[in-house]
Amino acid sequence: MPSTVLPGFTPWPEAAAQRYRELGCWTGETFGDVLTARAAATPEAIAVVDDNHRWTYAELDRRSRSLATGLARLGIARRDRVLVQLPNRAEFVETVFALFRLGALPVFCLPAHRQAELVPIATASAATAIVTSGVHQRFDYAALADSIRVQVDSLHHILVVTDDADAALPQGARDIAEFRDEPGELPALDASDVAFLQLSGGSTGVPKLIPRTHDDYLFSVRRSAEVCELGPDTVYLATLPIAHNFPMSSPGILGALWAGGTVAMTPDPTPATAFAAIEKFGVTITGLVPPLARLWVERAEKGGTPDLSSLRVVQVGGARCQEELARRVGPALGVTLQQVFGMAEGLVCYTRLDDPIDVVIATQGRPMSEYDEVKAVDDDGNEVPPGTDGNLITQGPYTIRGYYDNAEADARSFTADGWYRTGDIVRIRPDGNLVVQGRAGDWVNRGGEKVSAEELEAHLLEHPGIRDAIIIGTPDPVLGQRISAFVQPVDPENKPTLTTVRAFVRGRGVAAWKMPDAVVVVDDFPETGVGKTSRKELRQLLAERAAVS
Ligand code: AMP
Ligand code: DBH
Repeated sequence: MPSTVLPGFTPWPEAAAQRYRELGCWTGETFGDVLTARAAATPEAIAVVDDNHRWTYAELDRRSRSLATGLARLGIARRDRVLVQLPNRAEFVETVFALFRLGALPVFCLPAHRQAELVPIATASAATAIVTSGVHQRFDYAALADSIRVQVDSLHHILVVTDDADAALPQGARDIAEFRDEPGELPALDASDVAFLQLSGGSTGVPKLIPRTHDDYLFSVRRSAEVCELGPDTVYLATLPIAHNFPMSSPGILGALWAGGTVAMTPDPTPATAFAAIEKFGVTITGLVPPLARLWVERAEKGGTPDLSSLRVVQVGGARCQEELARRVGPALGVTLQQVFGMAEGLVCYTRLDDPIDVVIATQGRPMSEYDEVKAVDDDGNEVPPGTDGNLITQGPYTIRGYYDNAEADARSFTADGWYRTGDIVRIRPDGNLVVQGRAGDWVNRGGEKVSAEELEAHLLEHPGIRDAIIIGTPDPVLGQRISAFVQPVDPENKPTLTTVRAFVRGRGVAAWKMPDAVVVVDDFPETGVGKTSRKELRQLLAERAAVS
């Protein structure tokens, strides 16, 4: 049994780890163990379905062992990091379980990521391989992977999941089907080891990679499945991109598998596609971000949809769900609404399925576990009186104690005694439910997609026509926040426009969801009245002005 700690990983202090084991939070089971147990218990139950696949637990188990054996032959070994950039399709599950079984660490990238995100992620994780798709939604992912490979020294292997065995692949890329070997011997693993790296919203410089262990993540998966009342008859529809922590584990695809239920996939979350999938697969639960929930509600209120009667629970999370929308979800879709407030770093809060309606409408729920500790504190770290706004800090059995190999981010994001500073402003109600009021940090939450102001400003500052730029989130009725860029032009006679700025940012290989929604050209930025103004203060001032105008 390996006992050394992965370099760059900050484990829980030994006393805390021992406590979480004694309390039964950490069980010593790995992801591979869970799948083995399910395949033994209900081999013929359907584990994963999409438009082209229908795999039983026995088949998923065999496939993941087979691919793990093939990847080992290719040279992928325990603790190697492997970028996974796949759309919602059955092979995502096969691939990540194969990597889990090898002890190799999937790094969960999003289909929307482009060079500007993938190069820093591959570099920071020193990834040796990438698993990607061929052409998907008219975009050539294998070509993107190849362009990353030439820029990142450690990256040797490109593996492509493709429906078209004859498709031309970049030189050096291989069809993953070549690695479905006869299942062989696999390594013994330790559940306290890091299982994968999840991503936190980007910022300039080194991306924040989130190390999650088998022990801690499986606790959150198990507890989520209990809170969301999953069982063998659950059919969870993966609507959001499954690399996100929410559809992955809250309770997500892993919760459904843990409960012996079925994971159904849709590559496209629009009502037209997703409603058909709900009818076809008999979906019982899914998770949405607020703008998507609004689209679904509006479509359902018009009537004449496919049969949605199998659907029992719709979760909304990732960004604040307005009360007006929250009220409409249940009646429109014929479901129980569940609000979810979570983060890839750990803590996840849920409203419970039997909560009174006012709790479900007006709060983002309470921590899933009695062992989660949450505090709202002022800027000096002192706890604020109950019911008043404060900065949310947390620790617990599935909240990380540090990012992967990033001491600088750790110094900012963790207190000396190991609490994670979430960056969220919350009110903790006397009944324990949290109301998320906003973010303290310099982030725009655009309908659940988080955009770092600093990261986007750095791109804009490269624009030859822009002297300085400040990014803030401004209120938007659908997205919650939209991305507004305040820019000072180099030449007042030749001002940048929304179209030219977007084209420029896109040309730098930045994911589409980070494109500014508005460009406001200004001569100067306002004074904040304290002499030299920090960019942080400036963002705050502009945001306050935007909120009242
Ligand atoms: P990430 O860093 O991408 O894992 O995003 C986590 C952040 O998303 C949280 O810290 C919150 O700022 C935000 N978030 C997630 N769920 C909610 C929610 N239900 N309401 C408001 N904000 C949310
Ligand atoms: O936004 C998130 O990151 C999020 C939302 C809901 C999350 O990580 C989660 C649930 O687990």
